[in-house]
Amino acid sequence: MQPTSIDLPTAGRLSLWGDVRRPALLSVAMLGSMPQRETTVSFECRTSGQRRHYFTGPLLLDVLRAAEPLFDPGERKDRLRYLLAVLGRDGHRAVLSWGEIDPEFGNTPALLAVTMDCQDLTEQGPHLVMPGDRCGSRHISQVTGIRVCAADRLWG
Ligand SMILES: Nc1nc2c(c(=O)[nH]1)N[C@H]1C(S)=C(S)[C@@H](COP(=O)(O)O)O[C@H]1N2
Ligand SMILES: [Mo]
Repeated sequence: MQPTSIDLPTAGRLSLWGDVRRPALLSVAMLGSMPQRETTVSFECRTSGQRRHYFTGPLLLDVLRAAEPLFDPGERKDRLRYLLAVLGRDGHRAVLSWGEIDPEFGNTPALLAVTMDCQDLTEQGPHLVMPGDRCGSRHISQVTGIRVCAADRLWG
């Protein structure tokens, strides 16, 4: 069953699971020990207007690769079958595709940020950052889960 924001007893941790060889329960400290990137994003929220934030953290791609998705990493078409369902603690969620963040396709340098505007996110949990998004909805705060999912089952 998919973890919900309610039944995860692990404050600040992110459960990375699904069609991967190495599922993991990741703390902000573990994400902070990986190679770090930084980015500033500006976006327009329909309710709160223009926003701008500075984030640091590992590339989502590096975090996911460490979990070893069950595709053949050298086969581009094989990678394109994969979906990434991202869940925030409050139940806010969004689905990405592997192709969006794959360097050979969309190449979006998405982060799992461990700091926001120079504030440590250890207590809150990591923050998904989608550079280039015009709306803020996919900059998901307090990420508690990412499910990696081969889309094959959508076709039965
Ligand atoms: N977990 C979670 N993250 C979320 C949301 C949410 O409802 N839940 N709203 C999104 C939306 S719509 C926007 S515009 C931005 C706003 O972020 P800010 O208020 O920190 O600038 O957060 C995004 N991240
Ligand atoms: Mo928003």
